[in-house]
Amino acid sequence: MSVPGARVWRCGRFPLVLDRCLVMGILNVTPDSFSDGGEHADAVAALRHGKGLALEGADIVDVGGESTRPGSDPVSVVDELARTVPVVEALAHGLDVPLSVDTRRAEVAEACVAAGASIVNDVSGFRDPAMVAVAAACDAGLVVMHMLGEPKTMQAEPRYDDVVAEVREYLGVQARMLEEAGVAPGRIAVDPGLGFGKTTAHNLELLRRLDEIASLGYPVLIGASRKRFIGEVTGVATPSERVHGSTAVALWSASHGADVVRVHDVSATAESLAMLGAITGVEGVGDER
Ligand code: HH2
Repeated sequence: MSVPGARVWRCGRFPLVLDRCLVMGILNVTPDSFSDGGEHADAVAALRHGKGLALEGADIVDVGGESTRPGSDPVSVVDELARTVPVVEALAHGLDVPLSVDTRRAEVAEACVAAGASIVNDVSGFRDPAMVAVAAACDAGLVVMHMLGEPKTMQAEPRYDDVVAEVREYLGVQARMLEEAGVAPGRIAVDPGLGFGKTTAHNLELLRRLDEIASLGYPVLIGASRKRFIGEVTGVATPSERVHGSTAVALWSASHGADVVRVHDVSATAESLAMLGAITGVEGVGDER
């Protein structure tokens, strides 16, 4: 059910109506991601998982060929292209949900958009002028994320005077820079980058004051799924077992200004969000008990 006047995030041929919180399912085609590394590393397994995410209720499937977990080394462009492009191409033919590519590399973004991706998700927030040029030359949706420094070193004592104000300022500056480069504002979404150069206290503060990030006016994406701060709060050491804590963060985020949540556990998140939508009156429901 769509709400008149709902906002739209323009992602290539997909105008995504933001009348409820959307679910972005994670498809890591990497050998070393922190929670699912190696599980979908070959193209056949990746395709199967991507289709499964859509069946579970993912509104978007985010394909990533480089782990950006704390302490990770960058992969070569050649490897990242080889991991992502065939999967994006095959899913673009086989699925009717928008595909996103999670990359910091202009060559990968460009090739994946040509292969059918409708969103470029850049954890480095379009710092690279070559990424900005690719963004300006296509019509994909863009996720501008905040990361302090680089994955290799970002968790070495991250410091802020006011984490929310500083992240908000950075996202606003990067979004305006993209607009000045010719990107239509309706294509841009922002993400505070939980876990990217942030302590548990920083992540919790960003969630507590999410309305301040949302007040920038761009759609907001939150990626908390299975992250270390959830393990610290819940005491669950194994990332793949952090589903309850992750779902709690998704529900909090959806109620405090997030438009998209990026998650590994799609069905648990989609079902929880459907309940939230029913309670808050956004989703239509029948009378059956
Ligand atoms: N988090 C990760 C990767 N990409 N993109 C956005 N926009 N926001 C996030 O919070 C975000 C992201 C890290 O999670 P994951 O992909 O599961 O792990 P890894 O980087 O080890 O592949």
